[in-house]
Amino acid sequence: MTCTDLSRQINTNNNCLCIGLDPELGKIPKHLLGLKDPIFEFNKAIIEATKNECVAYKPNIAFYESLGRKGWESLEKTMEVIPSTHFTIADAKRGDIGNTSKKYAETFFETFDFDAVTVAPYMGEDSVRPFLEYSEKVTILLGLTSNAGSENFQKLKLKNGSFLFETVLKEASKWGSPENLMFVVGATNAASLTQIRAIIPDHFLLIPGIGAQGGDIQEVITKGKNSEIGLLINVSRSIIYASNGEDFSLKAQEEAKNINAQYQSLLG
Ligand code: NUP
Repeated sequence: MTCTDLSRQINTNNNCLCIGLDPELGKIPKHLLGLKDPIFEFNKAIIEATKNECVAYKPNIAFYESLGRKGWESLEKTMEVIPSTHFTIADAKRGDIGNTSKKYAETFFETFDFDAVTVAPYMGEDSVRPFLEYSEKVTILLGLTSNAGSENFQKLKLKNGSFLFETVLKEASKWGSPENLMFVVGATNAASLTQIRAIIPDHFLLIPGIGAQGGDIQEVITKGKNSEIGLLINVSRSIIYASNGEDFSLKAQEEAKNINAQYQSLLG
């Protein structure tokens, strides 16, 4: 699925929600822990309950690889139960010298068949190129992240007067097209979305940081949307952990509906 397909899904369904599948054994409902693969069962129930409330799912790879072989198996099985109508993102934040990046790209685009993978831009164009070589896939570069540490380097002022992240967006946007390249912008940095849209008016933005991190959905939408919407808003913990009881999937569905209602009322 490319950005055009994703855009069609967003506009047809009037919904730009991406649900983050970041399961932790210590946080999922206790009644699942006796099952053979609790992480998979948790994800499966969340996906079944929320598939009509979102257009994408984003497993963060840390929550799977930290469990070793079993985690990779849970991820593989999770991919099998995500409907083909939904955009899938491996949040892996990879990037390395060319031949190594090629293997990362193979991992997420071929072995796992994700539609998109998050990539760190720090090592430069040749480290990103192997991901962009997949014409039917999408590379999502970190632009301005949601964490406090985004101040450390991303907001360094360069001699030309711009912030480092602005130069990253400007230069990196030339490496691909709005069809195969997206950028991450944290909702907690929504105040910067107007200047970001001035640099990259047409690229899709993946926006994490709503919910548990306190980002403001209204500011994200008013400052971040373009004529095609161009936004994929990710919410992980505040949906998947809306309850840790037997009603967890129902509560997750309610929370997703609640975010969609806000999105729809903001779009008018
Ligand atoms: O800047 C970023 N901030 C961020 O939170 C880039 C990310 N990829 N993420 C990821 O989005 C984070 O690792 C987690 O998987 C998700 C946000 O989760 P939550 O705060 O909604 O629970």
